[in-house]
Amino acid sequence: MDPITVIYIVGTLGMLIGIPPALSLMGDEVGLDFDYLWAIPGIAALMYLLMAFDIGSVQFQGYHVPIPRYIDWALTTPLLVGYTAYVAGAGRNTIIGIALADFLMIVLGVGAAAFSSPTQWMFFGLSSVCHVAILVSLYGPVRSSALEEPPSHRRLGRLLLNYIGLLWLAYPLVWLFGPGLQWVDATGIAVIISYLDVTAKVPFVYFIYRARQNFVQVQDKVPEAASPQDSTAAVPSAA
Ligand code: RET
Repeated sequence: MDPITVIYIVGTLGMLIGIPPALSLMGDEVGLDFDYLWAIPGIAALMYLLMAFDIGSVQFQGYHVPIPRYIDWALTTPLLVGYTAYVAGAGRNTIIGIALADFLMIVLGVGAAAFSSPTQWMFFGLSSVCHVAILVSLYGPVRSSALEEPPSHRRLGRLLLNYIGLLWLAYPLVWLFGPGLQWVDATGIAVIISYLDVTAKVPFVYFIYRARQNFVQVQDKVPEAASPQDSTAAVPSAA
């Protein structure tokens, strides 16, 4: 069997591990809304399966480029950053803005893979601008919104934020040594990206799953904490 096929089958199996914990977070009893979390490993598992069967691959500059990878990234990386901003307590506009910047980063990344030099470098630069914008937003407004959250949310929000902030730096580097400078061949790139993708998604879901009790507790505490205030507030008006 072709080594790339084996790598993508392993990738598919790796992604499948993330689906059950994500599915268990669906529904209202969790406290925060994680109804679409399953789509992160779910879409990736499907796309890895397509890649294992070499469906939807194209040849760009003698480089084997699987289109399902970009479909996966375009759909799931906005969910990863969006959920991170959401857990950190960011406002709706920040969440949508950061998810859109991410989507744009991936679309421009397709240009970086599709064209030859020098056009590919222009797309690489534009996509990197979006990446920098995401990092600035994560470590600026998103990080500060986490300060106002209850400690358990704050901790998880920061963990997800640093996880994304650090791990994602590897992707433009991989592009640089792979499709960019062509120092690493397509098989090497397939191994590295598959490893990074599973690492970016499955532990992400698990971190949220592991913290699920905290959300319920925080939500349960809200009416309790509010009731003494309400009763004192009601005293003067009753008098
Ligand atoms: C590209 C090339 C152009 C420059 C930049 C890139 C960044 C890609 C990133 C991808 C993250 C993917 C993840 C997948 C999870 O499964 C498109 C490689 C900046 C950051 C987290």
